Amino acid sequence: MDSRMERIAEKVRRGERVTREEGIYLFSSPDIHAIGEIASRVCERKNGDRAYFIINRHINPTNICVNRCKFCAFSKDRGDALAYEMTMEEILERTEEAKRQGATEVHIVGGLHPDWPFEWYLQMLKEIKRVAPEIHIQAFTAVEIDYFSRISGLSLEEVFEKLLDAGLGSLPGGGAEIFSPSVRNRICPEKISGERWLQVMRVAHRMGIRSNATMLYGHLESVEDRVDHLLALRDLQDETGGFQAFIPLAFHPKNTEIERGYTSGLDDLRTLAVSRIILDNFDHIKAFWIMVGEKIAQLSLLYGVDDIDGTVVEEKITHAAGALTGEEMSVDEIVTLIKQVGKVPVQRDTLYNVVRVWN
Ligand code: V47
Ligand code: SF4
Repeated sequence: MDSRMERIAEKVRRGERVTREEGIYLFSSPDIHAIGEIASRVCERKNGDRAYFIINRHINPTNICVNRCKFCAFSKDRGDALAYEMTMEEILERTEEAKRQGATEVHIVGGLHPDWPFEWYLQMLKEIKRVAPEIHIQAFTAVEIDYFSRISGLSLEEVFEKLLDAGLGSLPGGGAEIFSPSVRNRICPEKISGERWLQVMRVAHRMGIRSNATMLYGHLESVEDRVDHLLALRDLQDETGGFQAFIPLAFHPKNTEIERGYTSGLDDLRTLAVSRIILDNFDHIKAFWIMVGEKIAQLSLLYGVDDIDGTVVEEKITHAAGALTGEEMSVDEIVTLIKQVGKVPVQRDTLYNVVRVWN
């Protein structure tokens, strides 16, 4: 370790926070071993030798979206040959299949549909709860929540009250992208601002609704933009304590309007590890194996990560953009992958209650 890295390691050992400048230094350093050592110490302090996973199922009810973000290969215009809308029956079939496979969670996000009314989403939650009352519904990014408020004319609080009544359990972390207004304007000009994303989460947390947070990286953002994004999340977490996990999302370029290559393994590992170091008030850092691949996800467990998400089953967003992974991992595969790095596989539910320890 060079002397600057030593000083950061020492600070973190004492439980002190890293500054913006130190964050920028970490994101610029190729010394992945030093960064990993610091991050894994933070992770062990918080989670011991546990590595979490969940049996879940992703459902994306429609890809028709009025925003058409430039990094998104999943969304389509109405009338496009690849546009789709699931029927309620199709959504319930997927839910019932998830239930049969032992899933404790369905993870539901989709496009901002130009015609579906807010009541359609409420109906969907109620129907899911009818066929699978015990399943936790983690659904709707802050972007969708803001859209519901606009199409219904209701306040954020009223939207959340209705969603909770209908069966919503918690919010996923999508839609955060990168908060920097200039980059955001170039990659997703129609999307709500970073400030608004944070405000939706603030309101959710105040109402007792837990959520995750994400950051899309590897497109046009700078290292400074990444650090500022993480610091904004750290500030909101200080205020509300409502975030559970942070998930960095590796940009996939295929079929998008942003010309870039795939992120490197080094950048994926470093982004996960530096996030672990900067976000000292988040309990969990998650590597979404679909995006970084099974092998980087496995290695990341030695670089500050304590969660590799879940069985997933069907994944459309990253696969539309050229994901190199499969769409499903079995519990056996996940458990093996965790055991191979000497960690204890812990099956969790959405709120990180232990379902089963796989000794
Ligand atoms: O908001 C879209 C991202 C997100 C691309 O909360 C892309 O546990 C990479 O947020 N390349 C949706 N990423 C997925 C998401 C998520 C996934 C897994 C777990 C959780 C969680 C949340 O996917 C979008 C956007 O940021 N995305 N296009 C792309 N080309
Ligand atoms: Fe729509 Fe979300 Fe894709 Fe943006 S990222 S176009 S909001 S589905």
